[in-house]
Amino acid sequence: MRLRWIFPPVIAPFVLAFELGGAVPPALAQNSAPVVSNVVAQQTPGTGFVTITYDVSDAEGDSLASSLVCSSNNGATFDLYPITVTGDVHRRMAPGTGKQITWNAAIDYPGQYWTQVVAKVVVSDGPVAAGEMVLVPSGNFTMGSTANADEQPVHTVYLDAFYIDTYEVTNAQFKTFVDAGGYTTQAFWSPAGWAWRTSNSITEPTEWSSGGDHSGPGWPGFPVVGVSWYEAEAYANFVGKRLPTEAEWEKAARGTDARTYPWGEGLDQTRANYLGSGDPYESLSTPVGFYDGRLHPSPAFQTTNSPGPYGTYDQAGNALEWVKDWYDGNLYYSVSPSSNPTGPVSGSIAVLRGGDYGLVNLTADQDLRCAKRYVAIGNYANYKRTDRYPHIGFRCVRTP
Ligand SMILES: [Ca+2]
Ligand SMILES: [Ca+2]
Repeated sequence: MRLRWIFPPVIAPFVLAFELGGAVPPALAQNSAPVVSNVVAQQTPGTGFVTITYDVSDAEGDSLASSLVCSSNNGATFDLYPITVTGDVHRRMAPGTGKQITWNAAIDYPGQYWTQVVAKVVVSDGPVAAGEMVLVPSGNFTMGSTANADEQPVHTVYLDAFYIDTYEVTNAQFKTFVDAGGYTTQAFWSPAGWAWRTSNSITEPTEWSSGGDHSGPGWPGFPVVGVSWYEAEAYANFVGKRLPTEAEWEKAARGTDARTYPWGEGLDQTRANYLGSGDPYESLSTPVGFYDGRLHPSPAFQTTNSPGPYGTYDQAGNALEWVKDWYDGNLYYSVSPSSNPTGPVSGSIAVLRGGDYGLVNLTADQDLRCAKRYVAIGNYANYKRTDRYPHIGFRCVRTP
């Protein structure tokens, strides 16, 4: 039974049961799975914040990854995916006691109320935690299209298996990098990135402090934007990941059947965030994972669940996404390796993927197709790795 959850105050009893986290069996025979204990979840009265504390141990002391998933029906199914979370979640960490996750449930599920919520903390000593990333298996896929010259020739590409972030990197996630001194820790930065950062006195994304364009810690569940390619690279290093190649990004978005959009064919406003799509945040980003089939209240907006073939969200629209490769115009696809291409070895133009919330039209060279390669939009000149715009964010990958 679904009741309304009203903020603030919470006027009905909020019963929050919880269970211990299940661990993902490790691949190594001698390894022991981490053990989660003492999970306590509590909603702060009168607010939409839920605090989850837990302990986790690991026999080998491995670096661990955690995620949070919840059930609205006392554990029958786990159907709630907390996105607006901070603390000891969605990142690598050491085993220990007193781990804490803060979930701003009022942002993820505004106006909703359940009496039988079960919170589950899932911790893995594998490469990723459940929900954090999805696996794209090894194998061939069809890359490119005939729509634009630089997407040709359509060709078959083999990729090794990789994990890719389910969502665009959020402000909440990026805050862990800012708070950990990521901007002043040279180890996370490439030489070129560090030189750019220091010479320009870069200490945070462009609108991080002002909160403009859904930037900064005040907008935790929204994609981080206003970051250069170098900042994206440094964040990826911080979390033990890397930026996807163009080929990895495109395969994760469209799978092996050469589909046009992550969900298949046909675009409408219930599936992705673009200009004029009618979402409650029009002309700006939506929270990541917004197009998950939910009815978003206030103002009401019904989405169609629109993951990609492997379970990613927002690869079409929302934030435009940095990828690893340099761009080399019309030439690269005709000479690129058929196995694990990584782009031209050098260049001056960056390439981005997926389109964004502010595209001025959805025809010809501005669209949300999986194969579309963005090197410039409208008045924006060719993108450089040092560019920082409010429509540009990223997601990361990790090699198993
Ligand atoms: Ca929109
Ligand atoms: Ca996107």
